[in-house]
Amino acid sequence: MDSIGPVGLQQGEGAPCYPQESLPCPSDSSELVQECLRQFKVTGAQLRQIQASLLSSMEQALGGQVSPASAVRMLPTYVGSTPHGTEQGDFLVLELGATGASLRILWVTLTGTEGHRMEPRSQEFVIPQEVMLGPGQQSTLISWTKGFRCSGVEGQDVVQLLRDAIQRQGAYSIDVVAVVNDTVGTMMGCEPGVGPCEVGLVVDTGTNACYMEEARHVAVLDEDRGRVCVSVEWGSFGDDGALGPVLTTFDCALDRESLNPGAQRFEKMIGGLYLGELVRLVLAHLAQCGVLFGGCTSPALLSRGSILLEHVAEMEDPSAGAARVHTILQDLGLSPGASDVELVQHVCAAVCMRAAQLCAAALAAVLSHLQHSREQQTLQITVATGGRVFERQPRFLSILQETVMFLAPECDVSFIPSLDGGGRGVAMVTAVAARLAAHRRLLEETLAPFRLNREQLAAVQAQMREAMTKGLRGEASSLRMLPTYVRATPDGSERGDFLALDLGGTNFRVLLVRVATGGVQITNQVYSIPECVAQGSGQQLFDHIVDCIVDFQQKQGLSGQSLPLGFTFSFPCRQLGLDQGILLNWTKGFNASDCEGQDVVCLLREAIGRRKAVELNVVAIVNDTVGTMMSCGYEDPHCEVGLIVGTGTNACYMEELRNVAGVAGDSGHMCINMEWGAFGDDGSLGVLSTCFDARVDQASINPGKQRFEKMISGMYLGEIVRHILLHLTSLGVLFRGQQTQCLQTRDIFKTKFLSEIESDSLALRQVRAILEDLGLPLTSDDALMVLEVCQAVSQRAAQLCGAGVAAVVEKIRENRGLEELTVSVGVDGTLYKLHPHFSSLVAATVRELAPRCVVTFLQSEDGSGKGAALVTAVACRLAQTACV
Ligand code: 0WK
Ligand code: BGC
Repeated sequence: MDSIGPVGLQQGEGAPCYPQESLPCPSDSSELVQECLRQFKVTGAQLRQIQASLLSSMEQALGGQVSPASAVRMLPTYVGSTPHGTEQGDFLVLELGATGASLRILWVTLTGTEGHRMEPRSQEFVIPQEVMLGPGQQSTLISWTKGFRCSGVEGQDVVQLLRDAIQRQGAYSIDVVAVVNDTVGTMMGCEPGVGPCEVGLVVDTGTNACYMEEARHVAVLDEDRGRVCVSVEWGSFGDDGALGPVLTTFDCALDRESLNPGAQRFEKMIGGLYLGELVRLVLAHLAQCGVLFGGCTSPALLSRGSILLEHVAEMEDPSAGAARVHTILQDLGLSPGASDVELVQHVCAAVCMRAAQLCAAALAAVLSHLQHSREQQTLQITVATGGRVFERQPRFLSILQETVMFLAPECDVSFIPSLDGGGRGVAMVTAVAARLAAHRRLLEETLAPFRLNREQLAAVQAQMREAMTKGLRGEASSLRMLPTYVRATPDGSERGDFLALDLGGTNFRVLLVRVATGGVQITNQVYSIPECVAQGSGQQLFDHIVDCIVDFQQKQGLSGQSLPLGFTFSFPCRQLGLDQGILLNWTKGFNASDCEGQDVVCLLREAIGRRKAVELNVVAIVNDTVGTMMSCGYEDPHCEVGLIVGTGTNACYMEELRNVAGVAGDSGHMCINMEWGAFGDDGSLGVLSTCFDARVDQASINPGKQRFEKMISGMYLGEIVRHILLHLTSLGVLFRGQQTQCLQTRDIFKTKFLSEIESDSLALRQVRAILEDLGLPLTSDDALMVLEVCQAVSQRAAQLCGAGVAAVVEKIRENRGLEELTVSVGVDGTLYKLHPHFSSLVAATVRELAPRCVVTFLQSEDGSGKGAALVTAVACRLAQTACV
């Protein structure tokens, strides 16, 4: 690397720290000059070392490591979002400490219209020295820098001090909304639209940078999502000695004379308050060694602070010309010769070049950290710059850019000057804070109806319980409580080969189930049911089913065999027997004609009949809840409840036969298919139903039906979320209020997105990726809000499902007059199985609402097809014992 970079990066050792009065004057004058200038040369390797050392200090501080204390503080600023471009309003901004001993007050009007900006009105007030050094009087000031030394402020909440001062004045009511570091104001002052401006860099009196960090990386915040702006406070970098190798004797002299020796070492090599002083110390040294100004000095040259940044900027700027340099030196009481002027310009250039290179090394550390923490091959980012060093030293930025390109080649960085020193940026922080607060309020208002409390859930449980009792009695109820003629769960003695069909979920499956001593073996094949078939004629649908069976038999070498068949038919059927089921109504997007009111076993047999040379013995029709209960019951005899939370939702359980009206017998049990998807179709869920639920229901093919299902199951949750996102977009809360075609598209927001977006392992950027794939133009805030919407909708679904299960297990417990019931629930369904939190939320709700029931949820491995085969096997076993 040593050979590259027009910015003159050379290999070599940093100078030792000599006390002022003992700086040696070597005999060879040119060597002396070279020695002085060489001290300011920083090699590529040294810059990389500084970049690496700052990077590790940053990560130490972010991780909350306190000892050894990191040299940089990495202070979270609680700014969690960058401007939208929709921010508007009038804001008062106070700017203290950005440009030395002055206070600037600005009146900033944000129009909220991209590209339309109003010039802030501002006024600057000089702060008298006695005030800067006199008594001072949420954001706690850690330490003064840059010449300020007011007492009674460090360690105090400066916002409170300001509020107290406003109070003391008694004339104004000013609401202090935000205290902002100038780097944050600079970053936020970036015009929206120039690309993600997520770094603010200030080189003014002092120097510092801020950037948008992943909140989960900031230990003190204990946040796992979103971003937060972190003020690096890199001015104190090197206070632990890390800058030793590049410190010059002049840096040490400057530090020794400063108000805060040993502190802010990095700032003292870069900040505008110090560059002039560094130049003065070098010039004074060279003069005292007789190689400058003929060995003459002047009181001004020997006075601290006599050479200002502006002087250095002019003297360093080749376009300013020797005459201007001459004048400046004369104003300092010196009589420079032509060679002096040139040498002085070299000294200025060396001091400024080093400052720009060091600043670049620090910025490269921030950029590399961002690139790694966002796991991006190439980081594309905009850096907002602010401060007089940028304004006054045009070469500073170009040296900075070139050095950043050398140290962080994988970062594509564009630099944008902040238009008005952060004033507008500070107003923007306040406006963004106000926008976020307003959006948060609107989001909470929108999601509040989805946040169900214990009372509401207990009410659902009680209503469901009442509906169960009425349904069992055959009274009017939204719960049909359909007898299934399954009276027993498997006892393990079943044997044989069975065919099973599984229709009604995401996939249609044909299965061969071999029940043998060693257990159950399953071979299955998934077939699709095209929408045109699901919503075509009944004959077409059942012919399609038989086609699949024949295809399966051929593939499994079963052609011509008439195996007993169990049919999992996951729709509400009034069963008249194990092999008779009258379809009451379609659900879940099915709507084949000429089926409702028909015995679907007959429809299947007729289709078999239409297909020559196919013989099938349809023994049982079961609901998928029953199949799931039986399938899990084969492993766990406590399993007496079946639960499906997939495309649709439903539950069944073993009820006391004496409680089942319309079925003969008072002893023993019968499995009841509750068809709880229809719970609330009588309006009993009205209080919980939101306008978004109503929109989903109205747009469905069965409006007014399956209301409970439409608040819980996979076919509908994505749509509920989409309608909420549309609503929040119309309020301007999301996507900058831009309604996109894709969000208007029905079913474009799949329920599986909820499971993906809510998975803990997904960082926010992956959430963004899912949404960006949908064509949604979003920010991190948007992604966070979409996540909250998904969480609210899935949480309500899980809690309602839990309230339903609590009603069922409590019914069984009371049926049996038990103090405590131990029972297992067999569960299946994509939503329950794939959503990261659904199952635990259901279990938690059941524990809350049915504390006297010990409920184990068993996820069914083989689906309800196995269950259908087992029901068939039990039926065959019972039939055989009946014949004997
Ligand atoms: C798998 C079962 C099937 C049931 C389905 C429900 O084998 O009977 O209908 O789960 O889940 P979904 O596929 O609708 O997510
Ligand atoms: C049907 C039920 C089925 C459930 C789960 C509902 O739409 O009505 O019969 O059990 O979906 O698949």
